[in-house]
Amino acid sequence: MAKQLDQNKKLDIDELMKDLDTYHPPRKGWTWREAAPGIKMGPFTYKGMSKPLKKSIGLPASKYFDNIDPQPSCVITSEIASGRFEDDIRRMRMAAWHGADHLMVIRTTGQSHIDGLMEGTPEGTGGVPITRKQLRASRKACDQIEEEVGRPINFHSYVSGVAGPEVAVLFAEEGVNGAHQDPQYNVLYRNVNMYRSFVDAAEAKKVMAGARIFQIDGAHNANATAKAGWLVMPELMVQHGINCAYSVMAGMDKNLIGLSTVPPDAPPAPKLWYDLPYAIALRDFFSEYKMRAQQNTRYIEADIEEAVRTHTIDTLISMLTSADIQSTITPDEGRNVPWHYNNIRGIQTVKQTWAALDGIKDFLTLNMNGPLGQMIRDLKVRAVAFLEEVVESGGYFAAVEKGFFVDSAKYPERNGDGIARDSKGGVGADTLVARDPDYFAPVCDHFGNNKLPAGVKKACDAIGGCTLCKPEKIVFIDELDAEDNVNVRLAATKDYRSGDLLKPEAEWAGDGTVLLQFVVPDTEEISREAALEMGRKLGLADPQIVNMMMMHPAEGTFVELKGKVQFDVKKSALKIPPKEIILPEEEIRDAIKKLGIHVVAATVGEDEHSVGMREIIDIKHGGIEKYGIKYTYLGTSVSINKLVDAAIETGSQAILISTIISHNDVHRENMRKLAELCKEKGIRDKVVLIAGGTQVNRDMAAETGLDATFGRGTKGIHVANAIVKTLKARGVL
Ligand code: Z98
Repeated sequence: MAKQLDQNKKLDIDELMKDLDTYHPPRKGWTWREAAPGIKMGPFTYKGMSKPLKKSIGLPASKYFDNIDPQPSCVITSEIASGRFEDDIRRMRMAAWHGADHLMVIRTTGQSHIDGLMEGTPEGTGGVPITRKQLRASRKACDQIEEEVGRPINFHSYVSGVAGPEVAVLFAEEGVNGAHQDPQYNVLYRNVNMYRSFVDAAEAKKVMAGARIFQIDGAHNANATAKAGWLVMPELMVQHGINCAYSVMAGMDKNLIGLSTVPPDAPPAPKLWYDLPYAIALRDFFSEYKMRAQQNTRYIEADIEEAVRTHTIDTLISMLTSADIQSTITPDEGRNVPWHYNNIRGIQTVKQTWAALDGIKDFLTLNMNGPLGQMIRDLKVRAVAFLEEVVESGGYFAAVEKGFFVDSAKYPERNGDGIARDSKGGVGADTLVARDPDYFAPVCDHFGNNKLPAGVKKACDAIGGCTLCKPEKIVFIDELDAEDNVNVRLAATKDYRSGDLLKPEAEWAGDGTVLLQFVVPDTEEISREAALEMGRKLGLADPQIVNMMMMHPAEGTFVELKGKVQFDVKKSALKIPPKEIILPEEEIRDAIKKLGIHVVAATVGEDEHSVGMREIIDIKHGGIEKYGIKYTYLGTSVSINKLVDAAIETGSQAILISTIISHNDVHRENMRKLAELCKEKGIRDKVVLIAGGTQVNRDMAAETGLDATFGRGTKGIHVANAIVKTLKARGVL
């Protein structure tokens, strides 16, 4: 069993790194969520949710709903990629707490550019090629995190390039649970020789099948690459078909084969008219396979709000068409800035949409008799015709040579701008060697002809077990670079990880990165330079613009600027106010009902401000009235005398004063006067005395003789809580 984590402590990276050379994952293979149809949570019954987590963080509004955190029935992906695994694993923990159970390591330097494994290098899993050490540490962290949240975590990376089969073996050994694998990806986007790519894919897929690694294909890359992503839909279906059929032939289970689908369009296009027929056509053709829905990335640049809006509509399409995995993406991909919090926001978008639209299919039926049915049929006909033409032209390899794929026109039209590859060229051309008839490799999950020697039942018995059967045989190579390695990085950031220093953080401990949002009231050209200069004047190192939006050609430009702060904050120098513990709402209501609490309230002295007090008392603003407290409001500029008399007349249990003006310390004076007058009139122990105002703080109660004092940001619940708590302390309740 994995080590138990303490939720109040950061992951201990040094501890995680101990005994890594002998660590092997306790669990392998992909896991789906446990469906929980009809589950009751708080006041609600849900249709499309799965078993809840042991520990999690709900949507921001969950505090109004008994802190429930319904978990969608689909798996949720979060892409993590800072380039430093010691920080990625902290980010994975955050994502898991918010509801992601598919943690995908996305890289900016493709593994497919590299022709071997990267053992012994300092490279991390995110942003750079994978290594055994990073995979092992990440999987070990996932093993602990999944215990903590109470749901298995699927850890995911890519099996691509000419080292694909070796990478697949590495993944099988290290307990990676999901991987992209599609030979067409290598051919089209990485110019790997087409024969080599397909031979490698058969081997890789067989190994993945043995380790029950879930596979995601690469068809979606066509709509991310094509000039008009929404026109390549017939081709996408053909690409999915080729990979599915090939994967089954290599020995994969259909329920571990996922189609990587992306709703291909984005507003201002009439998205639904393209994306919905496509999603349905795909599910009709590939009903035995799983659907992994990624959000559209083609048209997102850097605007988080735009990304979230498109993601919401994409999730609606997923719900109408039953996606098995909902992947989340943030503008990180566009900006290449992996902000921790955007991962969380992506997960929240899925959770929020899923909860809002739970059971939508019970309300709506898709009308197949209208244009939708026709469009679905049209797409299928075009896809079948495309495949027929591939076959007629001499098969897949011939079709790639002729540039059939990623052509920007809608088939059967062609623009002649497809990606054409030479079947004799590309990376790894002429590297295929036919196996001898007596070829024998003593390893499990090996594709194709493997002639076992007489008497050997299982191939690896010949060597007493291969690394997949006997993990202890795996040779662990630690990082070999003495200067650039995780231990050096950890030592350099120790003060920020476990010491006294704090800095803002976006991806790495102690990176100091902040994102500022503001409007510069000028043209885009001027605003760009002005914003950078403002960043420098604020003392930010390396200021960079990550997003700009014209508000009006002349009136102004919205700018998002990132940069690094140059200072540290010492934790030990901070004055942390004691945490105010608010009683549960029900307890407050019950107590108020029991005593029938009445209060008198007013703004005191020569003070005409009334908004703050009204917000504290009125039901409309969540004031004390909401919890059952009755009040008499005496207005503004009321004398303390009048208030105290009113409290006596009405038999009130509390007096609330608002005092905004603070010159000559008049606010303190009013507070003291209130306490003294109540004493004089002999009612001090019968009334709870509370003051509030913009210049008031919690420490002033003791100093002025009141029971509670409140500053900015106070809500009715805080005041109701203070009244009930004081009465409890006096033994009245
Ligand atoms: C996603 N955000 O799909 P290299 N193989 C396939 C791929 O689609 C990809 C790779 C390999 C996207 C991520 N996909 C983009 C089929 C990439 C990547 O070796 O790093 O190029 O492999 O979630």
